[in-house]
Amino acid sequence: MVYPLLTEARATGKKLLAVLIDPDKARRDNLRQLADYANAGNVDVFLWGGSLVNAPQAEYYLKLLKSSLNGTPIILFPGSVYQLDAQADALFLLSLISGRNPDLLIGRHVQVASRIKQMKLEAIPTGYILIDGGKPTSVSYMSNTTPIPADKPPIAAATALAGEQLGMKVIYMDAGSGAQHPIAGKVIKAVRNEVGLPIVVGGGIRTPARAALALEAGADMIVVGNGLEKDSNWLPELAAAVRAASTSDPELKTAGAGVHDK
Ligand code: 1GP
Repeated sequence: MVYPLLTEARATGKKLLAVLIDPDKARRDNLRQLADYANAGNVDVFLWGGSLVNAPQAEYYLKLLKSSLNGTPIILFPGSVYQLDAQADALFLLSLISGRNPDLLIGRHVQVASRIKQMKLEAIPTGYILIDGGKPTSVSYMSNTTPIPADKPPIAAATALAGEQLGMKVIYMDAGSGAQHPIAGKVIKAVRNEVGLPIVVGGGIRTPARAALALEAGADMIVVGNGLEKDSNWLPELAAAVRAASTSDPELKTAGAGVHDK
């Protein structure tokens, strides 16, 4: 079971780092390097998915990653119904609750419900909320939905609360991959104060300082994708910032806040 990792984070203040891998952009050497970092304790969770996945070798890459890891869980983060894979440990079963596209609120879920059951995948009902990150992103275009304006924390908070009332188990706030601006601290804070669910934040986090800001505003887990695709050498520095945000030790916290913005 992967979900308890998230509830424990919310309950204890332990902060988590998730690395998102887009199977279309995966490379063998990069996967091995990321796995080595994870095995050294620098990654808590891998997310696996993308807006478009066409790579015929996606399944093979997932197998390669899984077999290189000493237990770091892999959660599917699917951009389409074609991205289910029983090799993963769990699935973020996304409902795009910031949008009004019925297909992404219930339609696609009906299409894959039986397959999820057959695969015995741990499905984690996830209220997926897009927040404007300063430019159109693949996810806003592909989902045909409008993100919540970045300067409207109350709308984000009410959306998250509705998601919690509907039975979602996680809130994932995303500015979209490669977002110009990551989600502002005040939006994260507003959502944090409104719901008791684990909060995942991603999109545009490309520096340890941005990671620290999101975590200090109330994210329990941050997701970094783009920023590690070409160069993952800064992952230990990122992981250190996440660990520093976890601790209640003020000295370590200061060390985390001092990390430079790349
Ligand atoms: C996108 O939250 C993820 O869905 C990660 O975004 O690729 O910008 O890190 P980045």
